[in-house]
Amino acid sequence: MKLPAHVDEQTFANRLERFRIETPSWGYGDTGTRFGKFLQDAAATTIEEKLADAAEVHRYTGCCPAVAVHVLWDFAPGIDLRSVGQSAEELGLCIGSINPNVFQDQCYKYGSVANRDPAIRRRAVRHILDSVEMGRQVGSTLLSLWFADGTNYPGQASIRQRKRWFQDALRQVHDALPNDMTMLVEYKPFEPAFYHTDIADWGMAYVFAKQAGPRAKVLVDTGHHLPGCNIEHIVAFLIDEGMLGGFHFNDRKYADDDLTMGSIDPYQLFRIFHEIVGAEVERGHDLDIAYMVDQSHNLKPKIEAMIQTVMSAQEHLAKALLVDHGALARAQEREDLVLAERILKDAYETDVRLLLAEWRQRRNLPADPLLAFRESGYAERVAKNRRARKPASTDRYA
Ligand code: AFD
Ligand code: MN
Ligand code: MN
Repeated sequence: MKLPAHVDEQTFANRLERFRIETPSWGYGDTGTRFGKFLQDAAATTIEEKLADAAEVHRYTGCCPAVAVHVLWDFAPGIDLRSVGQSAEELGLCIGSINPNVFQDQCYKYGSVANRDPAIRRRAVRHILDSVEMGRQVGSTLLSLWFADGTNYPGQASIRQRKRWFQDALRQVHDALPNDMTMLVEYKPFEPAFYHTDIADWGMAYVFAKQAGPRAKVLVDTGHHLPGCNIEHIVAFLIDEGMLGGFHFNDRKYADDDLTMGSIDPYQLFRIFHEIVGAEVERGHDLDIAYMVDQSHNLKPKIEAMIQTVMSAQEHLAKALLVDHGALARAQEREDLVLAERILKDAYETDVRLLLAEWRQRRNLPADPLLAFRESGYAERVAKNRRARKPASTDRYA
């Protein structure tokens, strides 16, 4: 398939080649909503199984060598962390971001680093520092911090005091980071707190990251915005400030639905990639951003949904690479907003699937990773082995 005249074929192929996106260990295990879990026979249970499944996604897509780990969900007490790093390496993978967990233990009922009890604040910071050490042991250079901290009712706590406790904790964590580690501060407007969340939006995450230190950046989870929010505006602003650390990609119709990337609003996903590519064209080099998936496939088969997401990421990056930036700048100069919008839409409405299929085949990858995986029978094989090990169904109607 021919590229548009304004796109250099090698530049296009090389940028796709350099694109890497991290998949999350928790995307391969049984997850659910607060109303319960629907178990899948093929779902992974152990970190070894999650790595094996992540290796399948990487095998068919060729762009997902890193796997995010969730400290409490993946590292059982006493686990030999070096063996986890070795298992990943043997599978052609590496451990990506380290995700501490300061939101599940009973002691965090009224908060973690913003808990009124200094002993619980210290415990939360301790767990995060332990996670930094675990990350160092498995070769991770990324600490991804999400806090559920917040309150459910007006008057429940001092928002200003909690802010100050957060500043102290994040500065402590930053000061303990190994030189090669970056910490990402993630924001989310609500859930599980329903009156105020201590890091509720990009601005709060920005301030906390700035105050923590130079290796703290903002993590944009695309599902963590109130309806109508212009996410690409936030992305453009953070890029220009040098404060965009990375993404947790997913899609949502209403809130933090963790639906597969691009499944609800693909045009918004394109506009996000357009801001990234636009900045890279302007600067002449790739942005140093952590592209990470954060979705839990409550109904879709886990590995297929992850491959779908990765293909969607490649497709929307490819579309953004088709924008004619010269023509766009000229149209903008003339305030020709009809033509300017059309230049974006021309790129977005280009069907890049054949382009990507040809690009994959030139890299000895399957033209259609999803169909190739489906035909491999991997899911059926692991379902058979893993089903035998799962507890019998407790359904009354089973
Ligand atoms: C949940 C949170 C947040 C976090 C993720 C992994 O909303 O997105 O990054 O769990 O801990 O989705
Ligand atoms: Mn997230
Ligand atoms: Mn989330």
